[in-house]
Amino acid sequence: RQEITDVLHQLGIKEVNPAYSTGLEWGGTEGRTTRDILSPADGSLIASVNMATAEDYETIVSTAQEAFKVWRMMPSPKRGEIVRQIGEKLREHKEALGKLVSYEMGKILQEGLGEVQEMIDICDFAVGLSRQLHGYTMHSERPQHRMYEQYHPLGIVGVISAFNFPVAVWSWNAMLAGVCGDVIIWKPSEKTPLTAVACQHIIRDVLADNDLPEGIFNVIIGDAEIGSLMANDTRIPLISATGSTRMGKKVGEAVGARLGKSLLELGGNNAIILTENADLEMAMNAIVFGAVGTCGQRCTSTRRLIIHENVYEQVKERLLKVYPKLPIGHPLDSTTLVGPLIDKDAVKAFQGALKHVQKEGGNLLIGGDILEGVGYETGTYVTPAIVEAENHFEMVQEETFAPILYLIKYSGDVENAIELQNGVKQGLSSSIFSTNLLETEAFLSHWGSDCGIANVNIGTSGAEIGGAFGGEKDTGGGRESGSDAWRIYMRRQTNTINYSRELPLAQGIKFDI
Ligand code: UN1
Repeated sequence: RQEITDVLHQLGIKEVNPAYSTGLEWGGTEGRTTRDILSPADGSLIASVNMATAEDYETIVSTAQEAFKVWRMMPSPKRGEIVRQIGEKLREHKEALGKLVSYEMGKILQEGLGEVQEMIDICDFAVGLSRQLHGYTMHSERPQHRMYEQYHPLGIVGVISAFNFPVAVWSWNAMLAGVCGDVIIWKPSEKTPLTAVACQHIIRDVLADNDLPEGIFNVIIGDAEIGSLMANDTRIPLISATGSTRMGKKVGEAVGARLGKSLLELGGNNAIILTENADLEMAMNAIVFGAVGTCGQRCTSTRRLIIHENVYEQVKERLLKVYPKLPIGHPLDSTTLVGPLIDKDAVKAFQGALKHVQKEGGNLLIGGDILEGVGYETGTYVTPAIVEAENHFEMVQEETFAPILYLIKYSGDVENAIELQNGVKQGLSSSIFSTNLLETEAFLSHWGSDCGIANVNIGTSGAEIGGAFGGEKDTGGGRESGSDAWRIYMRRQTNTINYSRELPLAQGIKFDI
């Protein structure tokens, strides 16, 4: 507990935390409803937060609008310099922030630190990007004309993030949008607001040291109502939302109705295909981490294992040897691999899904229990489950945000496995283990995996920040983080310049006046 108290102190977390910040100033310190944040690890009250009101929201939006006028005038590499300094601060606070992520969310410390590392990496990426926000030039059909395109900042970008990556997803959006010249309003998950408050404390000095105005990086602690205000607000040209497909559809509809832009990062139902040519030794690590890491609460978690019948029994046996030995416990204990689920509702959903799938004919091989006794008093620690199932089962078609791995048998060619892999509504991450080139290339081809992420001989989770991250179908189609994902944070403009003394019209049109 002393360790946690030190971390909270270092990160500026108070007993009751303000409802919002516009960068330097904090607001909403009293008279609001409060929310207690309990750690899923040991049930202790970490701290409380004030919940922002609609009035607070208005304050933030108008401050952000003013800030945009200043921020967009700063050359992009200068904005990159601010982001570079933010990256440095994150390096300084990596240990503390990683611990708080772990304690507030329940992921193990290594993953908490890994999440902060992703933030540092995206800062570095964004710094380089700040000199590379380029468009094409093209040849005009008219003489002495030049055509090119530019990317201009959009304005306010709204970021609605989820509890499972409470800080990294904000940074992917905010650091890129920031160098693009946008200002950001971040609404973190109401389950994990303290890490967001901590981030705001961490970046505050950078904003102050550089004499930046209020309103560039804003955070608002609120519930779905604040999210809905954001989605419906025409002053926010882009909403980036991470969470369930149900939430994403609501946000997407509201933003779409006003013809705004949305970047949606929603549910996954990720599969690993194991062909008979798989290196099973390698595959085992990927499967186990993919299925039980983060207690099955990554959008990239491995939920389905599609196994060739010739290796099915062997794989099942191996898994059944590993699962009873999984170290389940306090996420800050260095020997733990599996921490708790986020809360009791998640535990209910986990057990409900297992009950449902068994009714459909699924065969629960192991797991599904709530752990009790010393260290497990919260009722949020569960034993990861393995279920033999069929791909078309209702429960297999759903994303249950918990450690359930469905074993699905296939026979014949890899095409059959690909069909099963694609036979769900979601399309985020996918993977194949095979040392046969014909199989792996089929999986990567246009008739192969239909997901935004398709991996060979690595698992479904743990994507690097350098690639564009996101998926198709019910996953929402958004791409964030690396590659050219930055483009969505800018508006594109095509410019044609005439440097002749004639005015030829396009398409050969001629007229006299
Ligand atoms: C998420 O679960 O919302 O690929 C993001 C991964 C991480 C990001 C997951 N880099 O597992």
